[in-house]
Amino acid sequence: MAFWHREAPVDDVDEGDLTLSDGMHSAAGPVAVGVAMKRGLEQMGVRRTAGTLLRLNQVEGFDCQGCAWPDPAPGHRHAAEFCENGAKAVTEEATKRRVTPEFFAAHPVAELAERTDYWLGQQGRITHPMVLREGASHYVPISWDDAAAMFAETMAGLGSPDEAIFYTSGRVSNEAAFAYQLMVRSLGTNNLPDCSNMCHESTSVGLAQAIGVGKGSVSLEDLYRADVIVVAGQNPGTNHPRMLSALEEAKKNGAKIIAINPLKETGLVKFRNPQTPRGMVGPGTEIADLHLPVRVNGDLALFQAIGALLVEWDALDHDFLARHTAGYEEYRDHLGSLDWDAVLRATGLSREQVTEAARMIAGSSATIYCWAMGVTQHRNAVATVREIANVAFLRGDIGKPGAGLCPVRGHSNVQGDRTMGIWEKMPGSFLDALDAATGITSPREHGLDTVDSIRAMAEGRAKVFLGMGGNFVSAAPDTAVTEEAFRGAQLTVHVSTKLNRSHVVHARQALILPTMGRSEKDLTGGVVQRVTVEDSMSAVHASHGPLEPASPHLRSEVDIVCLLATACLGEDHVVDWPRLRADYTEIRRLIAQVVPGAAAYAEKVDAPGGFVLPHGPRDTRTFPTEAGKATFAASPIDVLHVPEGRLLLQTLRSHDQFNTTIYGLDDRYRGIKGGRRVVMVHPDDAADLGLEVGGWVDLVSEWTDTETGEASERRAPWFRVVAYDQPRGCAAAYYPETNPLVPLGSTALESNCPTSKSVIVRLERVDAPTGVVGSDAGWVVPTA
Ligand SMILES: Nc1nc2c(c(=O)[nH]1)N[C@H]1C(S)=C(S)[C@@H](COP(=O)(O)OP(=O)(O)OC[C@H]3O[C@@H](n4cnc5c(=O)[nH]c(N)nc54)[C@H](O)[C@@H]3O)O[C@H]1N2
Ligand SMILES: Nc1nc2c(c(=O)[nH]1)N[C@H]1C(S)=C(S)[C@@H](COP(=O)(O)OP(=O)(O)OC[C@H]3O[C@@H](n4cnc5c(=O)[nH]c(N)nc54)[C@H](O)[C@@H]3O)O[C@H]1N2
Ligand code: SF4
Ligand SMILES: [Mo]
Repeated sequence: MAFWHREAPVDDVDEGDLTLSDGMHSAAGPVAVGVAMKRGLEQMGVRRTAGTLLRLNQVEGFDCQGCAWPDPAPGHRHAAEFCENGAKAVTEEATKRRVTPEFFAAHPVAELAERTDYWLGQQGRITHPMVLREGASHYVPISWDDAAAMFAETMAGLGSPDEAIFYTSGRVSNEAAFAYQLMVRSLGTNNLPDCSNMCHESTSVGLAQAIGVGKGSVSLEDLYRADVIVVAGQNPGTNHPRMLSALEEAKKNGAKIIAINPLKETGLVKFRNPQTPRGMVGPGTEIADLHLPVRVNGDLALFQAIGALLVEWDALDHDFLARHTAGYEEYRDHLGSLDWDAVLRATGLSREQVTEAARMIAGSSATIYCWAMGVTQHRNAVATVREIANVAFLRGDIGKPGAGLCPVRGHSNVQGDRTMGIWEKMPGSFLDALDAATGITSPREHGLDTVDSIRAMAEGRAKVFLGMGGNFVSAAPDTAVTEEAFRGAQLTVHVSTKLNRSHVVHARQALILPTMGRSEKDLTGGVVQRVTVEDSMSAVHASHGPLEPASPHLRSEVDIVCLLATACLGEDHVVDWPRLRADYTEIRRLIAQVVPGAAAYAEKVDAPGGFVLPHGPRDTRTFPTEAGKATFAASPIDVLHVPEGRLLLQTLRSHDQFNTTIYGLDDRYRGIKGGRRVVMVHPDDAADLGLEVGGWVDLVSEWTDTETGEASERRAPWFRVVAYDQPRGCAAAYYPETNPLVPLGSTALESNCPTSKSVIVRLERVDAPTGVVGSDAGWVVPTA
């Protein structure tokens, strides 16, 4: 079986203007400030740029739409408390460009489907609710009431509410998320997949098993006080840039940093803090004290080997082990049979490198373990998260100052959305509280996650898809399968700020419901509303947008949920939707009654800097696991077998995108500019495979379904080979261009997270696409 289309979207094949340079030797600094200002001025103008950026991440301002990195305590914030990529996220939303009904009249949807997400996103903010009726060639305007009625009618025609899918992307505010899950459960389904299913799901599952809470256990203060900080499978210079300021501060206080990453990411090497004079003019700070260029998917073996060395050296916190842990003996016995050959094969590291990392951890009084997608998007990701927790337990590195587990979340409110009940498997205790507070009867059967939702749509078991934000078609794995699933559905509805591929790859009928962004003033119900968000360190605070909405026709996410809920559930539904809409404080009162640890929520969120949700392991070393203790896991080391002549491909982010939103074509720190269809390969692998650096290849993924034994291939055409230093046998290319290669059935055990960071591929040489000129001209190949 083979899935592939030969055609790439018309503007997706780079026209030969790709340029390569050596990359940057330090992250941030004056160039970053310049880039941020230039993009802002181009799209927002002078006044708007100044008026928005200076309110970003301030106590009385709004929360950055970028990543989930926390803000420093009030009083410790800079006047410019944002990074280059935060500024780009704001610009993308506050742009003056508009997608109007005239735009849709000028572009048939079939033409828009030929465009990339980059082009679609650059067209600007959507101004009106739009509908694509069955058989129509163009989206046309529709009133809000008619759109809601159309949705309600379609829902009423379903055989069961479980035939509808309600997706959420992690930018949605707590108030909107709470109201949304309340509507979905009132309708009678738990089909609440979210972007987290493709992101930190392995973290949530692994940490729930290990410590009883699926969230990280550290604060910014802890980072400043840590002795050693491990950063595994994460590229903070690009994806969490202000984390570098925290790492710099930690280093000033004496911390040592271990970076575990197949790539030598610039932000992990050197950082120039634009908020300090030294960063603007000086040499910057060296960040990583030790860089372990681990092979892709080698982390489980690495952390297990580190654990074995700590046990061998008796570098253990015996008191913590005795009082607070379960399963230590079994784990220790399992380590007794550790196969070092397997470790070295899996990690691609030397025994000395592993030992040096273990020595640094053994000598540290408090260690923090940070990780992100390089850990979570593999088949063995849950086991890897547990292996990281094992090492932390050996040293008692949880629930003490300067130590802990620190999964670094992606979307700015992805953690908050989960706290609010956006999860297909919300525990019975939450649903009981929800029912008691609101009078609804929540369904108890678990719903579908992202991957299973695609299956359900593909098989006709689900017919309606509602996306509360996000860009499902581009973000999900196995693009051809996902697009087919969308096209077979009855209705796709998107609550969105900007145009994206999920609007133009559509069901028989489609709706676009345009919403305000976080930078905009929300006057729903005639009062100034605010919303709340939770960051990666469980801090919850309010956010107030300063700008006029992009169009007078926009509605807030809460408003849209209440409109749809009323249309579907009727005026006399047990939940007073108009009241929730009129003042979001009413939603916060419900949150206080339903969400654990959120008592007096409505009052506490307004304290400067907000408040921090409770976390047993962090606060009191209480571990609400089955055993009531921090629980070790003994996992086999599974080395992913890559056949001869194949490479292990990871799909990652460039410096100039936010997930499927492409800001530009400049992956500055990696020195790749002007194109995204590139595959980074070790120069010796390129030579061994007979590939020319700069030459064109198709990426072909090879996968055998472990359940059915069926082998299949997927193809992403026309990538150019770029020489890039990394462990032999590994490769890297950008997401979402590579999503067609990730098989739907290839997911992490237990968490069902797509294995976007371990795709076995072969590279097939192909001719340059026609129309491309001088593809080799002016190439500077970086020295590896
Ligand atoms: N500017 C910007 N900010 C973002 C985003 C964005 O797209 N743009 N996205 C947001 C979201 S939703 C998320 S989830 C986060 C993502 O943040 P990251 O997890 O930093 O994102 P990725 O680019 O996927 O990078 C993964 C890193 O893991 C490394 N890696 C890959 N495979 C392995 C492996 O097997 N082992 C190890 N140790 N490392 C590996 C890669 O080399 C890369 O440095 O960022 C958030 N912030
Ligand atoms: N191959 C591969 N696939 C991956 C990943 C990978 O590393 N590799 N990473 C995965 C990860 S970590 C994640 S989180 C997912 C991301 O998946 P998603 O969250 O679904 O994707 P985004 O690109 O973040 O969504 C962008 C869209 O959100 C809408 N939007 C922006 N702001 C707002 C707002 O304020 N409100 C509303 N309602 N809509 C808004 C805009 O229309 C925009 O086009 O992708 C996953 N897919
Ligand atoms: S680090 Fe993340 S939250 Fe902070 S300004 Fe940058 S993108 Fe925004
Ligand atoms: Mo994410």
